[in-house]
Amino acid sequence: MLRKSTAILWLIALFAVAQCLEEEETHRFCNDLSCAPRERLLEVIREMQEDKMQSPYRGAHPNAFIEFEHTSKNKNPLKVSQLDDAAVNTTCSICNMDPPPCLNGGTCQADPNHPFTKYRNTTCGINTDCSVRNHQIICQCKPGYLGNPRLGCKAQTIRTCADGDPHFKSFDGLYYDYQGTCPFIYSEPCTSLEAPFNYYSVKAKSELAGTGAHVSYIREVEVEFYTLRIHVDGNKRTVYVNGIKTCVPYYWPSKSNPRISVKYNSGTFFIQNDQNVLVTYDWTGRLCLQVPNIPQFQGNDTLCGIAGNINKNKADDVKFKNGTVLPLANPNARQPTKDNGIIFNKAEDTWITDDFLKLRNASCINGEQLFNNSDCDPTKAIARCDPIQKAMGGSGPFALCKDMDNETIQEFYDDCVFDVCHIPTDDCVSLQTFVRECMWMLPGI
Ligand SMILES: [Ca+2]
Repeated sequence: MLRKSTAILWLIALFAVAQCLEEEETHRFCNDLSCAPRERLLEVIREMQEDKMQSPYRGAHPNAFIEFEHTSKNKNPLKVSQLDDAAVNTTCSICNMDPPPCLNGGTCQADPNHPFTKYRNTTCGINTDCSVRNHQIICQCKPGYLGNPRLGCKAQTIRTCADGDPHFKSFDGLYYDYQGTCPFIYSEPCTSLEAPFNYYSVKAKSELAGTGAHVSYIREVEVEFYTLRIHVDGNKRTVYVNGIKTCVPYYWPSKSNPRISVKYNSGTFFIQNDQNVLVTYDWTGRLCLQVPNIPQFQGNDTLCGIAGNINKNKADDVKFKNGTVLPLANPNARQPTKDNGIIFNKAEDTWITDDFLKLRNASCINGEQLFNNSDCDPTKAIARCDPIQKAMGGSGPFALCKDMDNETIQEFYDDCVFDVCHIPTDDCVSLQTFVRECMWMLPGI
């Protein structure tokens, strides 16, 4: 019997804790808003009206009936006259009645137990903007976030990356290689973005892997947010803001309220604006761009550049700058294929730009010139990249990365084989790139 009672108590306690946790999880981050749910407000008004209707002194001057006590469900006794006075004074809509009473001309004190004067600091979910209109609290997801604003909103993002020498994956999932060493537009709005989103631009420049090499690595990245151009030199791990060498972390316009932040951690630069557009770039040459995956960024002609648009169609991700789509015989195949190498590079070369900070020798070779269709013997490369493939089966040194999806692991394996085949000494870079992605996708391992 004792055990049964104890169990029931535990169940009750757990239920109570669960309710508290739910309440805590549900209500956050809306500070200093003196607003209560509409239902509670109506309940209070109804109680007040009922009490007044029941008063035998209804209709007389309120000051004459100071002793009549409010007998509603409210814990504190309220005097009808005081309620009347409170109603007259709009700055004192609900007052603390237990003591001191609230009298017109006196002091109106907020009652922490009363819904109309209690400052609830826990009303909207995380990542929301809170406001009050007509005594009702309004919760809205911040730009770039979706969800139930009462419960909390989550960032809806999509990412495109380039790594190795360089292997690209478009927003929509097209795999391709582009080796040109001239500065190119990686991604930017074709014209502008719908409000409230501002223009952004991400450009990059690769350098040859070595003298006579036919492959390259991304060595410089230039990001434009608002009026700033943040240029990262991957060779020297330095940052320039509007052409001036700058220390990081860097915040604009201020650290306390940044609209742009530039940070560096463990070999990776993080360049982010306040609209959830994030650029990461690390010393191995891996460049990623993450943007909100919401209608303002989606559409056939919304985003331009080598990273493609966002329309769930990988077949239209290779475009000439004039808007002409390069038809792809097999969009699931890695581009360029053996049949379209020249025209593919011609299309990507149209995104070359001169609008890029010139730090070193500005001479460059475009993708068409560098196009390399040479065959290499992949036998040794396959052996060196085997640890990545083993991760799919949960074995080998990267077994913990098994929970990455198989498509992603296969992508890194293919990249590794390609890279090591062309540059046999590149195996370490390929494996490190894979580990970084694994840590990104599976934080905490
Ligand atoms: Ca597309």
